[in-house]
Amino acid sequence: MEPFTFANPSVSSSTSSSFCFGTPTPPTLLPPNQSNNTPTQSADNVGLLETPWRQVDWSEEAREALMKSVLSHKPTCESVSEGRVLLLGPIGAGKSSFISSVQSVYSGRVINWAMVGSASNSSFTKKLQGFKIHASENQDQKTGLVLCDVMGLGDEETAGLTLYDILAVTKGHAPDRHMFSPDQPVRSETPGYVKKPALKDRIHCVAFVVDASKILSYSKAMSTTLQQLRQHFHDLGVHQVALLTHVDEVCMQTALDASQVYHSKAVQQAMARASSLLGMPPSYIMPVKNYSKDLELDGHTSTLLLKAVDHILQYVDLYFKDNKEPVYM
Ligand SMILES: Nc1nc2c(ncn2[C@@H]2O[C@H](COP(=O)(O)OP(=O)(O)O)[C@@H](O)[C@H]2O)c(=O)[nH]1
Ligand SMILES: [Mg+2]
Repeated sequence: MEPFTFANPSVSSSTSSSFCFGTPTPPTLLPPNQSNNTPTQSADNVGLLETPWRQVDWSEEAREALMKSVLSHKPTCESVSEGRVLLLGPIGAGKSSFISSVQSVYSGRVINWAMVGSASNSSFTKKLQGFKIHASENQDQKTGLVLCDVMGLGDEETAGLTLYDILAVTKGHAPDRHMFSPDQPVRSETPGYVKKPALKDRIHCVAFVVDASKILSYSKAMSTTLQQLRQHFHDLGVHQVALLTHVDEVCMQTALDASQVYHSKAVQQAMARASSLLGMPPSYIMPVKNYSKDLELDGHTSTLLLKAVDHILQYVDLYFKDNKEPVYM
């Protein structure tokens, strides 16, 4: 099969707007036009809604409980010890930063793993890397979660990951640390190719990552790419969620205090746009502020990151509920 770059607008495939992805409890979403949900008039709080559009417990106790529950979470399938989550999205959206940020929460300090690139248009991450989130630098306590980072999706034919490769990764055929190249798609001759992937080798959930500050500038081709990918994952029975990063760049109050995120009109609008870009209901999308320029951990930022991880884990669980036995080769 000829590989093709999925961002190529000339590629046509059926897209679907009627996805049904199971029934984990999505975050409480309050209607945006609720009567008391109007922006406050205070000069300090321009663009903030009095009533948050999702309810979150920002307390330290709730954060610690969330940290523990994520850490002790194990896949609901005996033969699998870790849920594998594939992060996918445009180059520079913050996929690698998300992995670094979640690990920072568990390391007790901000770490910036080398795979975090700059916001240039070339993807820094060109190999498939699975990162196990662990409780401390000694790696003595691991979560049941592996976040898989790959080259981002590009607008140029040579910049992005091919559909062929993405599907090979999702089905579990691609070896860990595989270096992707548009000229050399993953195939049975590829060294380390996994011929008969077990349930543990497959991707159990896909998390799309999009940048709130660029949400209006993503091309139509990118939207088509994302929605085509969604259709393919849907066909493979893989549940999908999304992370809306860079929320600090669309809302100054959120930049100053992450707990303002659900009061922010700008973030709410970016969320609606992400929903239409991906063809995904807003309740599947989690806003995230990655640790990018920060030197110190911040409780509210960590809560937001942990909420996103917890959200992902709900959909990993759904995959195991649906797929006790291998369903495709
Ligand atoms: N302000 C801000 N910058 C971010 C955020 N997430 C990522 N970045 C920055 O965006 C750039 C690209 O991030 P990276 O994780 O390499 O993107 P990737 O290509 O999707 O892996 C880096 O300079 C990050 O520091 C975020 O939530 N807020
Ligand atoms: Mg990256």
